[in-house]
Amino acid sequence: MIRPRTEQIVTIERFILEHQPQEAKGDFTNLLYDVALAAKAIAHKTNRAGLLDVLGRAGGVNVQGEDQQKLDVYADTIIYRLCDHTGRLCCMASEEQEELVEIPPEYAKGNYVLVYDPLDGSSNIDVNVSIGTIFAIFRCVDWEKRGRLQDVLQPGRNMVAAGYVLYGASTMLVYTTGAGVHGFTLDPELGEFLLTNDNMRVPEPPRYYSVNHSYFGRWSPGVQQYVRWLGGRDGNDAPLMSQRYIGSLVADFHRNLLRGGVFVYPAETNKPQGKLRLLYEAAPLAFLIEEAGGYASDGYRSIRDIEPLDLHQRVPVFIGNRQLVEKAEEFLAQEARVQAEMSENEALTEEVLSEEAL
Ligand code: P6P
Repeated sequence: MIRPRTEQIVTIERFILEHQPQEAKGDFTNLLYDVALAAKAIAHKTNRAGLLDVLGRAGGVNVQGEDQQKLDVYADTIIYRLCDHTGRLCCMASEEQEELVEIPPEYAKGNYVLVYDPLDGSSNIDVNVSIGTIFAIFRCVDWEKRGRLQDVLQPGRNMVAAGYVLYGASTMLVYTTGAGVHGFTLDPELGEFLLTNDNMRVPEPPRYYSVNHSYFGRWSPGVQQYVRWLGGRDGNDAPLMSQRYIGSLVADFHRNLLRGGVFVYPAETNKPQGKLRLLYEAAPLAFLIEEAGGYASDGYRSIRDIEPLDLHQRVPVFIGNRQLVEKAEEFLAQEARVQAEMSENEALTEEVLSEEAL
């Protein structure tokens, strides 16, 4: 009897090699290896954070205006130093770098683009909550002119790979190349990522909804009604779910991928585009969730269809089981209709008043 793949011992290297597209010339495969190696290096530091005095502030402030934690700096540096000279990339983009990350002129430029958030949720480092790396890979837009901002500002639909690393009770690397979602767990003794979750699918019925309820007063009426619906208020038709939110995107996303659920970080009055980044946070996770049978929206359209205009562009995020995300779109469409009717009525009222004044 052939054993299930997860009962065989399959390293990520072998899995990548077995699943590489026929036309792959090795660069793409080796680039995935590079990301797996960076994950091992970051895991090594992260898992010992409390012992290596890497906690606390690095003193710097990143482009987001957030205090840079030492592990942030380490993770960003590791990925750059692992990838800048391989000849596989034409450029990179990092949450920690304000501008496009160019390949040094002394090195060859390759066909691929790597975008990444080296350590998301880093504010959780000091309280030992799981944190993560998020990444995605594009092909360059124009080989002759490769290495430009245009190569990075591509919609998620163009991604050839996306994934995340979760540094938690164990270290997991979960990725897709458009042929399903596959999860690998790091065996620290072997130093290998071993296949543990083959062809992950977001399960039904969903069990969790994840949102920071303390911002309720900042949301539009449509979002407030949606979140009330998620909570099963007024005996509605929402699935029976628990509210679970730990403030670390990769950890919340991973739990919902395994158990079913929706993660919501909507627009707010003081954050009209929400908080999360399109290019290297929302779009890679949108690729993954779609490959796992789910959906990701900004409330009106697929996050994968949004053309980035800026490296660090933010986007409202509703991501998880398809019917839960589409329900958010229903509430926001209804809100738009009501707002349009109100504007129309106000315009009519002003017209009548101005005529009466004549
Ligand atoms: P809030 C962490 O800072 C992060 O970028 C994500 O990992 C997380 O989902 C979100 O912010 C939490 O934000 O405003 O709820 O603390």
